[in-house]
Amino acid sequence: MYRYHDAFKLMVQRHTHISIVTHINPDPDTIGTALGLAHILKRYGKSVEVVNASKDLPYRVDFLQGYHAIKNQMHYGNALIIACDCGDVQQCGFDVAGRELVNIDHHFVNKNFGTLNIVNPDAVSASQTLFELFEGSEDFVIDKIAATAFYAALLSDTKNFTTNNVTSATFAWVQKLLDYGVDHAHVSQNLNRRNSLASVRLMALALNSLRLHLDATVATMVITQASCEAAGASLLDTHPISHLSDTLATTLIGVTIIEHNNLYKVSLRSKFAYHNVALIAAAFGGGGHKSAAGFRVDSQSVAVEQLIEDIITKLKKVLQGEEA
Ligand SMILES: [Mn+2]
Repeated sequence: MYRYHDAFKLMVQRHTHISIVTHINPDPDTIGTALGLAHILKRYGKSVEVVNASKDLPYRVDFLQGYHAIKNQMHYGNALIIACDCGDVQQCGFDVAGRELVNIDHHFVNKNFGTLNIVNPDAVSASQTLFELFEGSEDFVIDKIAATAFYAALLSDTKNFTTNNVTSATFAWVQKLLDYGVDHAHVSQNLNRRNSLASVRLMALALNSLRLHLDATVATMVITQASCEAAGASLLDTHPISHLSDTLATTLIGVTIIEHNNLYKVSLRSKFAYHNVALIAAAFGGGGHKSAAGFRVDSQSVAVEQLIEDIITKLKKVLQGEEA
């Protein structure tokens, strides 16, 4: 990735202002990568804004420097755009057509929509792609603040080092991050152990909806709008729940369906990445990674029972080793 350093530097030098774009339905990877990048570019002398199209940001990364300055509108006019962790241009959530854009990502289905595309599908997080771009740079200097943001991004995207794309190279990278002074326990506690009361109440309702399919290898849960209202939960409170879906001993794939604003937001989790749930998501017009992917459908267009049946039909093929 280091080979892109000079091209990146040239693009940055042509602009005084930079808008860093994080993806819709933001997760800690897009936010952590963007905040680390913003910090480094500010130290390089640039005016930087971090933007997200939604107002709902993952509060679990609110301890990262710059989090509270994230805007939901782009204020700079002709700035360089840097997209973090966006697999395609729609993920940006803003109209960036015709703009000079650097695309920093790690999705293996990345559409290379930037003027400059720095995409490493072997990176476990977008923050790893960025770290490798800057490592050893005299211009873009990584410090404890940036390394902490990159570490939070890494921890989240690897589900605390439990995804099977984690290798010895990942841990070698972690060692480098810790050498910058990252307090890993502080990051982990903030990311993993701060569920809201509403989300815990919602977990109980979600678990009540649990159903098992295909010899209990697939678990589905449905979170209705009514359950969210009963628990006092917002969409953000549903985030920890999708992680519950594949925790049963027999379950290989977990499916969580969340009803929200006339949409069914479906998240798919695979315990072992050789069951590639990104293929299932793609079959329904969505995307993601092998072990975590998702898609949305209009909740008026299909009954939830039918949706579950359609998903199970596709999952059956995946579990039998066929294409989705
Ligand atoms: Mn990511």
